[in-house]
Amino acid sequence: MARRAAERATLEDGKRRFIAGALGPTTKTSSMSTDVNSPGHRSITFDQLVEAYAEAINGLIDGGSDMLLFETITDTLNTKAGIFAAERIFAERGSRLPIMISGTITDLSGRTLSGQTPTAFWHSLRHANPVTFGLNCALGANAMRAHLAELSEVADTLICAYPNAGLPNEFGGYDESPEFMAEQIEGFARDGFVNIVGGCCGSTPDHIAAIATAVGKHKPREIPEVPTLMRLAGLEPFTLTKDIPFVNIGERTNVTGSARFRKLIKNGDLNAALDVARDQVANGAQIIDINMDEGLINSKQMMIDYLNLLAAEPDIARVPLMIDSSKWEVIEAGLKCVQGKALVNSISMKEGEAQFLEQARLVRAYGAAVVVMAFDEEGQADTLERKVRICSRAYKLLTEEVGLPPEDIIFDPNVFAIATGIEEHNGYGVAFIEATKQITENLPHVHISGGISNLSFSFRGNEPVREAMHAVFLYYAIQNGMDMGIVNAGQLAVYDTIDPELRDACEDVILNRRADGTDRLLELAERYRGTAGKDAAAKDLSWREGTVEERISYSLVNGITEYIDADTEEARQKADRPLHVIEGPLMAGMGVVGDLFGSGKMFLPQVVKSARVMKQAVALLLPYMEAEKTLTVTPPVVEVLARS
Ligand code: THG
Repeated sequence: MARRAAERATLEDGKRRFIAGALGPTTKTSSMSTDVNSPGHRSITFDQLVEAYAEAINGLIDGGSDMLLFETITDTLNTKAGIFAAERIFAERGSRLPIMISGTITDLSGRTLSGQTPTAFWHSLRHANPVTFGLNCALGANAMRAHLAELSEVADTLICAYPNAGLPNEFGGYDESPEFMAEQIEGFARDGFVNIVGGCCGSTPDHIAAIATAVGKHKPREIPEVPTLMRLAGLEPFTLTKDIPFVNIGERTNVTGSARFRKLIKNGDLNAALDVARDQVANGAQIIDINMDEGLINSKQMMIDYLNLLAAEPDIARVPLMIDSSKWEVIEAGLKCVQGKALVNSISMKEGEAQFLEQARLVRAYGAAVVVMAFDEEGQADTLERKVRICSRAYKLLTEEVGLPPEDIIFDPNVFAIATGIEEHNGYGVAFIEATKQITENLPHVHISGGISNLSFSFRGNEPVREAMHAVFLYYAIQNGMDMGIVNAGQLAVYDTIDPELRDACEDVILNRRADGTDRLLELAERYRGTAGKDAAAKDLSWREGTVEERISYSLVNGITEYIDADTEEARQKADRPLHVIEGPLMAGMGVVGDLFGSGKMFLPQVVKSARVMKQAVALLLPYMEAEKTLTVTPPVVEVLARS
């Protein structure tokens, strides 16, 4: 009908009309539960949505659409299914149509119904390469303004906006006049937020005419150039900028990597298993790796159940997810459950190029980033030369054959256990670090990741030594271009605070500096056996013999809360005023933390711990400062700290 109307109109005035075949949000939601008693419940699956959208898309194309418009989007996962269907149909029909994407933000939190911020929503659908991106429907033009401003900055495509004529009134009608609506939309055009505008519910031909006249005076928005960076999303966006030296990917939600998590999953205690994810995020993990590969678990179903439950936890679901499995069907099942832009862990050329390309194309169709293991038909790469050769070959295939954006590729050059007593293993650390350097220098925009805890498998049970090895390894790998890693975010040692003797011994094995390195580390390791990692640092109490300033600094750097109250109190008694404790030893300690962070010797999870210690110390001082307030004017710094 629209096609016929458009053609008739063209006959009359000679102007061409385009038909955007509209695809609504459907009446279902795939990323939220509709059953209050069961947060993991879903009333529709990704696959069902793909079929439903496919039928509608075929009809719209048969009817003569010039483009496809996914509109009034409330759930990004639904739309991901729609995009998946569209790509399949374009391939089947041998021709494509431009795609338009339009979301709806209906609540004052400024998020989609499924909880994403506008930028996270954009990151999650950018793989569709939409000719326009924007917003429609909702609460009227005014309420849309801030979100359009945000999208117009981040989205490097045309922006399209067509709001309702205000909020529906009690009779279900709309009250905003053509003049009023036109005035507001003119504001969008004047401020350079939009390229295409229109009206949704409640708008009439009079509204559209008024809007057209109003915006006609203004230039269309210019598409911004956005830098080539990896842009992921959970409910919130995550962009890997140069300001982030290293991305911590939480390793604990892995049934093979954590005995505790495995037990919780096996016993079906999924709530406690969610707490494992929550703790990782609270400890500074910016992404969490989820792995359900265990012979006695139905890995695919458990991946689905866990991800569906996790989606209902905003404090976890705010970060992007890394779906980790050696079975492709588990990864694919996981991708069908996440509305954000996730990471696939992993694909490789282990089974040859054909399967690699097929899986990579699916990664793209689901809109994910991907970890590529340095693994080919011959096996896992263990030498520098093989690591670099395999990654270069994969890069060429992914960028040239699949069209994967290079910034969405993460190479994993294989972190293997070192200091195992087997001589061939001695060069593994150096090979990884050197390969990291060459890969990042020669393959533009890619990232390097690895499973850090693999490195120290031969020291299982000896946490202080393992932590020291990880810290030393990261220190060198990051300098050489590693920018992501799967780590235990709650258990990272600070390079500079490792006992120098142990640190040297770790450097010997990691950098393969001497033939007897393993023997020497083994010998030294005996001294640390039985002490429990981070706690060991606290249990070696020699640092307690320092001055109060030194002790406060030590607690801040190492994230130890146990003694901070006593030390802060001691410093308070020594100081003229409680504020001087903040301005003196506490700020000095945080200065050390800042320097270590800046030089790559400390990571976000550790800084989070330092901040906790700082907060505890300030809390102890606050009542004294309050008491002082009655006597003197309190400087603003105290107010600021009090609020933090
Ligand atoms: N590359 C990629 N993905 C990976 C790995 C990799 N995923 C899995 C693994 N390797 C990274 N994750 C872990 C998680 C935990 C441990 C090691 C690697 C680990 N766990 C303790 C152990 O086994 O001693 C478990 C202790 C406990 O039970 O709590 O070391 O390399 N792409």
